[in-house]
Amino acid sequence: MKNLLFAVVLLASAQLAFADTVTYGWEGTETVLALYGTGEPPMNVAIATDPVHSGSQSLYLEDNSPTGTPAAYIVWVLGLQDGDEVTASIWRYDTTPSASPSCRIWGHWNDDPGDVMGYNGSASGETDYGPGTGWDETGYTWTVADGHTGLIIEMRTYSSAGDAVWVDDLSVTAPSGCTILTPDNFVSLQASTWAEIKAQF
Ligand SMILES: [Ca+2]
Repeated sequence: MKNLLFAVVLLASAQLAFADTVTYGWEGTETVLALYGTGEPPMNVAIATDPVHSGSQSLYLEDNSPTGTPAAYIVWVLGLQDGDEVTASIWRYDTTPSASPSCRIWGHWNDDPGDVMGYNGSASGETDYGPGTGWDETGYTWTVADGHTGLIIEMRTYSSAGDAVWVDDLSVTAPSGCTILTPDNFVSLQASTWAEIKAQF
């Protein structure tokens, strides 16, 4: 019994040792890493004060693309290797059940640490649009394969131009040693030179 308990404690500490969790609640001034879509800009994004899930601010995402599905890049995980798992959860807000606007958490591979718009293929994501009855928590776990080293996690909006949704309280867990770039530390990194960025990965 004592050995079993020891094994359980060891297992729990091993899991803690090999994964890091970063949270982001849009309580500062930074919104997203980048935007993708057909509009100019693809989305209108802003720090919002109503509604919020926790704290005093959230992220406002307004579709501004005439066609297609625009995406707001909200986190970039770098330093991944095959078999690694990345889990993200986020709270989203819309009040239109079974109708647009809606949003989903999605991912794509970007293995080039020098270019936030780099694209190495879809990584898929959550297919559920949510109940549309206010705040609900959504999430997804990606398993790294095919030699990818970078994963960008995005919020996609499904709506007409002018429709808006809100998100808050992002949580990302990745293996220790990976770099998890949220909007605030991504902006800090952008001030670095290409050589300095390359040196980090
Ligand atoms: Ca918040």
